[in-house]
Amino acid sequence: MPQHMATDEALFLSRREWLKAAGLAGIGIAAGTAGLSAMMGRASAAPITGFPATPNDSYVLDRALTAEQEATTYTNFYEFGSSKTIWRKAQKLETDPWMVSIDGMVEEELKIDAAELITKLGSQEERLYRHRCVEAWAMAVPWAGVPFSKLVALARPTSGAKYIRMETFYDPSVAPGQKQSWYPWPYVEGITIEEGMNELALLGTGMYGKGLEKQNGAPLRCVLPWKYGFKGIKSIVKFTFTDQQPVSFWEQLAKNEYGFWANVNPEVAHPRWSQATERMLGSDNRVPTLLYNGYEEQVAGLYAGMGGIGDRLFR
Ligand SMILES: Nc1nc2c(c(=O)[nH]1)N[C@H]1C(S)=C(S)[C@@H](COP(=O)(O)O)O[C@H]1N2
Ligand SMILES: [Mo]
Repeated sequence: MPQHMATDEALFLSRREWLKAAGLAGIGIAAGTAGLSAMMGRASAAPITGFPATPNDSYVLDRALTAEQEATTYTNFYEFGSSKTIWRKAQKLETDPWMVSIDGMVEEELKIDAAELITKLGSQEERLYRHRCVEAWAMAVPWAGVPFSKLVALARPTSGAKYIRMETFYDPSVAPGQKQSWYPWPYVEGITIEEGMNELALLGTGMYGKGLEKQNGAPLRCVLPWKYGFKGIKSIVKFTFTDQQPVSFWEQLAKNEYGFWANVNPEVAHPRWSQATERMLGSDNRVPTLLYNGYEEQVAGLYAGMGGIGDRLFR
């Protein structure tokens, strides 16, 4: 390539234009962008790709999929406000590049761009899952992601580690909700390592055949279909392996309402909402809620030693 192209022009031409100008457009994207990033002296910035992901047919639904329009415009993301209609405000979130840390009790501490992390974790798949918010609305969604167990395998937790604490970004200049100082920002959630290794646990990267919308937690979120929705932390920046049970955002606000386990259980009412039935987004009818949100077969074994069904599943 001409000598001058490797210097100044690279700073103001877009990546694609630059690759074209430098005659690199045809060669492997990964090699091309990595080389360019190195020359430009900044973190590699390429969004997570690979959508639509390959369907994994093991996960079938007992109900119709929720319309994409419903699932992407009725969302809970308190960083952008406490109403369900914050999707426009969330567009301010810059999700590429997106640095993620893996730290704590692990053999392999890592600070890595989200797209590179997903590349390392292997191929993404699509799974149809139910989602149940503790407020009693529900949806059925085609998620994309990688099994969460792959992240555990990459991190290689040390023998004393029991839990994974996850944290959302903190930037009040982008997320107006984070200016509300009575909330314990940043949003935190946690699971046991055993839960993270369960086949159902998914590190979500997409929905409806595309990358995640910002309001749904781009670029990376947790998807735990047997637990109440608040466990499904969005826009994750940090995974910390620890021997201490993490205290979540909601648990810190109201311990009696939002427990650590938070497994879906129609028998145990939340102090403010019965959990017996749910409303699918886009419908006015209520349908029965199922134990573990219908995933008893896959996850009941995780809790067999905890005294079975009952209060502890919720708290
Ligand atoms: N960072 C963050 N993650 C979050 C929340 C939030 O407010 N902030 N809300 C939770 C709740 S209560 C639910 S029900 C789900 C909603 O996911 P959805 O908006 O994509 O349907 O996200 C969860 N993850
Ligand atoms: Mo929720």
